[in-house]
Amino acid sequence: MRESVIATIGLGANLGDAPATVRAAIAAIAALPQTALVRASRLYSSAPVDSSGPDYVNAVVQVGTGLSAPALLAQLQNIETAAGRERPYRNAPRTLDLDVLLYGDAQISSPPLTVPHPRMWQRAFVLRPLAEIAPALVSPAALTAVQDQMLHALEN
Ligand code: A4P
Ligand code: MG
Repeated sequence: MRESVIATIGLGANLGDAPATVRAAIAAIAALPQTALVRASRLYSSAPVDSSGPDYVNAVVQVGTGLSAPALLAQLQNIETAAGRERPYRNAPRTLDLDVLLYGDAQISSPPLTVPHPRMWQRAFVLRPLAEIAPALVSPAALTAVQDQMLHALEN
């Protein structure tokens, strides 16, 4: 088994029972091969950003994984598909979206995968849950830059 890397994954859902879908997805991620859940944020509710439909439920988790980044992405896409994800058009409302935000300190730029996720620094629904579980990764300035985006935690 390759050495374990800390991967950071963003979860989003805005169709169906979104809180239940996100909780089930966290359990499915924790059960992936060669993978252990390290930390999970609370669930947050957020207004759609460059998207439409109901408010989103978002969360961020960190795992230790022996999977390569492309193998992790493929496993996350399986979980999306199992949750009934359809892709009628870009940024369409979705039952479940799983994005690889960070993979250790790797910089990856390939057709299936760009890491760090190129839009993560513009999004409160990524940065605030990430700051909750890994405050060293998110500067105060980064949080200030997204402070106008509507977001609140669904649980204490
Ligand atoms: N891909 C490339 N890099 C990555 C990565 N780091 N992680 C490729 C995951 N996938 C990555 O993704 C399209 C392709 O991106 C994949 O085939 C993969 O090879 P997708 O999930 O099929 O399509 P998408 O969700 O429409 O695109 P993406 O890039 O996930 O969208 P965004 O930019 O992440 O935006 N508003 C709120 N409040 N909350 C949300 O969660 N999410 C989006 C999605 C928009 N607005 C939102 C939210
Ligand atoms: Mg996605």
